Amino acid sequence: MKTDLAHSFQRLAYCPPPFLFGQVDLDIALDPAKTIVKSRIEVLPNPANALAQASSLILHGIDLEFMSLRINGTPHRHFELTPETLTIHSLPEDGAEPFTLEVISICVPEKNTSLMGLYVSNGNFFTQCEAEGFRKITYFLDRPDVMARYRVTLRAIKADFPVLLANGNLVATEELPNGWHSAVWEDPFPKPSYLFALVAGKLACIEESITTGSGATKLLQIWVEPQDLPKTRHAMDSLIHSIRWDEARYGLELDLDRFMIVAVGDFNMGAMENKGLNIFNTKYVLAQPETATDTDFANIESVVAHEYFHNWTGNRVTCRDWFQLSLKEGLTVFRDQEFSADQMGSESGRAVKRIEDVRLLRQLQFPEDAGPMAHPIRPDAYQEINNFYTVTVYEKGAEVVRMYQTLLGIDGFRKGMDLYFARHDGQAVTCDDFRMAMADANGRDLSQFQHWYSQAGTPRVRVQTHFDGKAQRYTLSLSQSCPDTPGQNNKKPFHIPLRTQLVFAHGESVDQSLRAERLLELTDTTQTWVFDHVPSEPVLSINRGFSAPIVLEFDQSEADLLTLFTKDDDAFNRWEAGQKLAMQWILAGRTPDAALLETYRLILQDPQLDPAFKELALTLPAETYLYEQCASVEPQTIHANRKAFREAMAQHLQPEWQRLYEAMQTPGAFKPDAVSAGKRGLKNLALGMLLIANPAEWAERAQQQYTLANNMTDRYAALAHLVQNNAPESIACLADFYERFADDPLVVDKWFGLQATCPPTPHNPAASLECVTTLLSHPAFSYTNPNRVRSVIHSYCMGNPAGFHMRDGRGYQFWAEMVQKLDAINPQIAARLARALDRWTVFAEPYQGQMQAALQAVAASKTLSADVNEVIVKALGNR
Ligand code: B3K
Ligand code: ZN
Repeated sequence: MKTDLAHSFQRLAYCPPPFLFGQVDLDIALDPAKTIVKSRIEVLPNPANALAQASSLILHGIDLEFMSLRINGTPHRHFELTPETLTIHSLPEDGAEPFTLEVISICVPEKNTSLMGLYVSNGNFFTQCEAEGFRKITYFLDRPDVMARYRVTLRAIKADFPVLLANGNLVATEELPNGWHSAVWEDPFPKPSYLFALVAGKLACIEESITTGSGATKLLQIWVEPQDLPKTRHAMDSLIHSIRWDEARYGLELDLDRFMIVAVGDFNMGAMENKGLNIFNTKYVLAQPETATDTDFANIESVVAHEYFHNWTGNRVTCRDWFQLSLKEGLTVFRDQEFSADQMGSESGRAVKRIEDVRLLRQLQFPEDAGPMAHPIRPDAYQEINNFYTVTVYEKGAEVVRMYQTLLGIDGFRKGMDLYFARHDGQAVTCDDFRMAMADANGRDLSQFQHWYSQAGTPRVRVQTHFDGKAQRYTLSLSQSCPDTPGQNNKKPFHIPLRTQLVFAHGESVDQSLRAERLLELTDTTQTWVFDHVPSEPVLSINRGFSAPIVLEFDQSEADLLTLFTKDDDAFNRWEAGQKLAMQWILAGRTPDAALLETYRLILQDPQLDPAFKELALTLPAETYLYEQCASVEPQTIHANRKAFREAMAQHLQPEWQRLYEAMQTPGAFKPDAVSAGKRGLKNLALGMLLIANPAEWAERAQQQYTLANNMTDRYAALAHLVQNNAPESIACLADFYERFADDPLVVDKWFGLQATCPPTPHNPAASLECVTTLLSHPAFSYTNPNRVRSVIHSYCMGNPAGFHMRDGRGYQFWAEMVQKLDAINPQIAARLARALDRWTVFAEPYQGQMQAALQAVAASKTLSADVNEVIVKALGNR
């Protein structure tokens, strides 16, 4: 077993590169078995690092066959090779003057299952270079602070690879001997190597021309395999909306003449913002009503936006080093969240989007912040940077950016953005540069705010209130603390913005100023606010809109929570009160009483409320979020309690569910807009409840919905409820579903995923694992396709808590076997799965011991990647 974090990179060890690159010319002869890459690089001494010992140039290079090296046109023999570097000695003028470097190397794309660098997917070539994939294509200074201008010549056999794409503008094409052809692409903007991309193969595109705010014409293209062309309209519309939004909200225009999106079926993540040539997982491009759900449509819109927004926040201004990743990711997630909220079309729609984002944060990021991989949004150390594309860097990072906007106002935030671009366009910078731009543009001191970048852990804010009726005085005391996290004890106080309002539940006549929302800035460990002329005790609505990513410790009475759940005019806090009530009741093993059921009923009946809000208000907190509330997690008890609570909601609100099932129908052609999607969401929640309450009647109705549906949302929801309720009808429907969609990989993923996440039956706790084992031997299963692997293995280990956490530990043994098997194929995908046992120490026995044994089994492997090793060693606490 490896017991330490062998090569740990440290944030504070940053050194500017000894050399910079000017012009980079690449000539790439594409062949799946042997791709020849010739690079010609203009190397310049870096004035910012005049002191560094620069008489040698160390280039990164992995899995490359070195062929030759020239300097200023002459073969050069003074170099050393290791499996990860090429070190060049005896530089002209000892490296003090510019020189030209020419290197020829070979890589083997068809053998590349890591999907980093250059690889083959379904016969076509694709690249993925972030974070450190470019070094698998050619020897290079593969770090984001080396920004160069690229000119790329692609060559390939025309019959096999008719389309040749790279970043920037197409400047020449040529027919070559022996059936080969070439294309030359030039990117006018200097960029770091992680934004390099090429694509080659049999692809087709839809295209559209648009005119930007300043009057320039731009060509937009979406490239897919030809049979997928009919599924590209929504992605194109999303791209156009994103371009318009960034112009209107931030005055940021598309800067290239051509912007391309290409879809690929084998991809490690969602999508990648390569300059002018975004590469996307097909999951986030392809959609039509028959094959994609409302969630898919919304995800495509937000991922297209996210990658497009990176063109400014990430590409024009990039990261100095990978520790600064949240500089571009937190900011860009914030921007895509705001974009999606604006697409919802109403204030209540915005709240729905906010609730969805916060749910995700709590389900995934809060556990990360409390576990062995906890790290600040700007980490201080890593072994493998791929492990730090986390919900902390992304989603908590976005919350931190949102807090600037809360503190400075929308206009103040815009001023900060303008200053950030004025100062740093074309540069590779740090999170401090962003914070300083926000501070300087607004004349604010944001020095304390930096703790959000340096301290891990979710802050706790303890709320104490006191009402003195005689003095008509209401006192609010807030104290903050933050739990210790690995390597970090005794945290300093954060700068916490809390949108707060006093709610007077009984229509008291109260001065408007007392009723108004105010922004409290908690900066000390403890602070007190005093409100005078308060006629009666108010109900406190605090952290409205989730203005800070914290845990509130507030023993609010059930009566007050019910008041907020029915009356709070902040939709987020209204939802929040309902969640808190449900959570407390589920954890106490209680089912809802008459008062709570009545509140649910009133919410379902309220004509003022959006269907999408009603759906969220009646959806219970996720099991993983409930785990975080327990000192010792008993997963089967939590599952059973949550299930019983849901059954009571299903039973007692039957007439409401029935009414909603009829009222929320969306007849006519499918439209993916937020209002229609909200109705379908609520209708399908109702269907699930009715199936629980009255399976005899509703299984048949569900089967009808399955058969007659004209869209995937309704068809899939009906199928899912049948499967999850073990209805006999599910067998025929599952078989039908596979047969209908066998040729559509993304729908087949849904079919696998649904079965892998189906909880076990009460009489067979191993039912889920047995099902997953069967799925693995299905002819359509593949260990090399990340989407398929995630739909079965990750879904089971991370999305089926009752099926995974088996008392005998068999779920964990399966996990250990899969982590090792996948690690040999694709370390990134394996490392993600490895995180499934992060929170093992909070589980009760026998789970905890079984998890530890499984972790130790993986740790004992002699061949772990750096990716998996880092996760496992940290989980075991360096023991
Ligand atoms: N920047 C990429 C993520 C790359 C992940 C590398 N392991 C996608 C995104 O955040 O937009
Ligand atoms: Zn991103």
